[in-house]
Amino acid sequence: MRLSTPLNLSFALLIASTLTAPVPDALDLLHQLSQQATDNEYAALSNSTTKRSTQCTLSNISVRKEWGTLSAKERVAYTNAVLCLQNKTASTPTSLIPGVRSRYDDFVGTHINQTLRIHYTGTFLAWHRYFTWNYEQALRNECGYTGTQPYWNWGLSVSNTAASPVFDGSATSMSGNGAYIAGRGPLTLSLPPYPDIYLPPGTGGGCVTSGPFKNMTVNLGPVSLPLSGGTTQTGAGLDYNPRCLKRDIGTAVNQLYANFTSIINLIIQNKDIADFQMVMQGVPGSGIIGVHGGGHYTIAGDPGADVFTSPGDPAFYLHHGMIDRVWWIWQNLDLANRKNAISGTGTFLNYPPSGNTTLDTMIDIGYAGGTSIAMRDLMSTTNGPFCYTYL
Ligand SMILES: *[C@@H]1O[C@H](CO)[C@@H](O)[C@H](O)[C@H]1NC(C)=O
Ligand SMILES: *[C@@H]1O[C@H](CO)[C@@H](O)[C@H](O)[C@H]1NC(C)=O
Ligand SMILES: *[C@@H]1O[C@H](CO)[C@@H](O)[C@H](O)[C@H]1NC(C)=O
Ligand SMILES: *[C@@H]1O[C@H](CO)[C@@H](O)[C@H](O)[C@H]1NC(C)=O
Ligand SMILES: *[C@@H]1O[C@H](CO)[C@@H](O)[C@H](O)[C@H]1NC(C)=O
Ligand SMILES: *[C@@H]1O[C@H](CO)[C@@H](O)[C@H](O)[C@H]1NC(C)=O
Ligand SMILES: *[C@@H]1O[C@H](CO)[C@@H](O)[C@H](O)[C@H]1NC(C)=O
Ligand SMILES: [Cu+2]
Repeated sequence: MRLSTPLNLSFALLIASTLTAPVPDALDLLHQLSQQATDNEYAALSNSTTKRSTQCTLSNISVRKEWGTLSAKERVAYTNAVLCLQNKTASTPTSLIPGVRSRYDDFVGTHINQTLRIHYTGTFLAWHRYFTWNYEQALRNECGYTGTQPYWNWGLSVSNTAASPVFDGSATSMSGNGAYIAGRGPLTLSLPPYPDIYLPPGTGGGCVTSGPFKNMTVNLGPVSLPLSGGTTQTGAGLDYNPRCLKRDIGTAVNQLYANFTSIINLIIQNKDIADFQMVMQGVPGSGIIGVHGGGHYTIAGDPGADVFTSPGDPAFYLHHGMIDRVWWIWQNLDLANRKNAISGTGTFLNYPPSGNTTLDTMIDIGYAGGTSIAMRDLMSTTNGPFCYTYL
């Protein structure tokens, strides 16, 4: 696979500096961008004149890795920790969210509660960075996990998503596809007044039957679940609604929206944060759902296809690990201009209208953990509460 679009000059130079002829394929190109991001990040970390609010050093930075590069033991340690979180008592009072049954559900409930204030907003990337980091911390501090949050590099699974190490259904996967349900039509995404988007259905649709999460119970939601065939199920929301974990894993959606070319083009073609985060989430009206939508609707099912309840599928956190990594690459390719770049307001596509998000805007993740924190402390993975990088 080759890049189909011409590179702009500065990135052409950047890439040319590490290029060995012939032109690298897209996986290599993403590796090179990631390597450049790492080099820039390490240069900044080694610069003793940079003011830092925390001590994050090259000797103690933690490293997040792609699922497929983890050993079997590391993967099982991760899924065991997730199962542990699902078996711990919730922090959220049931008077506030009646459906919570576990510590894991604290995260799902918070995401449902804030959905319309954390997507297509100025806080989208930073909020999900903080959310995913707190989940990683909960696995470590409350469930004895000693590893880091893994990510799912979407481009690696485009040839057969359900056979990838993330979703192959083995004991070392994040569990497999849902049982196949025949005769389903496309998944219809509606965002009036824009035209509907039709996504090819996946190859599952029913309950997950294999791997670590085959017995998992989803307790919350759905809130707004698009169903194959064009209807939307508006469901229980914050009420207790126990059901099996369903998936409808789709290679077609993975290929269409979350391939290596879409990842690379997202990173190199969008110089300002407004464009970068909009293209990542899908420009409304363009018919394209971006790599963010691409990953979510590749998993699909219930709760995966429900924007509100999607963290109810444990694969959510591997997907958002990759979302965060793509932002991390983008930021570190031009730290001076991008580290503190923010655009957008506090409401979904600014509806209803709200104030601009700034470095002083406070966000919180409710009972999931952490404390209320300013956007400025979430802009770097090596500052504020964070000290991690991506391999
Ligand atoms: C180190 O940081 C200072 C202050 O931010 C900056 O002026 C300088 O260029 C940096 N040096 C390197 C080698 O990045
Ligand atoms: C890293 O090491 C520094 C200096 O030893 C220490 O102050 C800091 O707390 C450590 N950070 C992490 C995340 O371990
Ligand atoms: C769930 O937690 C209880 C104690 O809170 C423990 O007895 C039980 O073994 C745990 N189950 C699993 C599957 O970890
Ligand atoms: C699912 O639950 C059954 C019955 O409790 C148990 O025997 C089985 O080991 C569980 N499977 C997994 C993957 O946890
Ligand atoms: C890769 O993704 C882009 C953007 O989503 C899309 O235009 C292109 O057709 C995809 N490539 C393939 C081979 O499907
Ligand atoms: C909010 O941001 C927009 C776009 O950057 C800008 O045009 C507008 O002036 C800002 N509004 C305020 C009140 O700062
Ligand atoms: C839901 O969000 C509202 C508004 O931010 C907040 O006051 C409330 O505490 C949140 N509920 C939970 C359970 O986090
Ligand atoms: Cu989200």
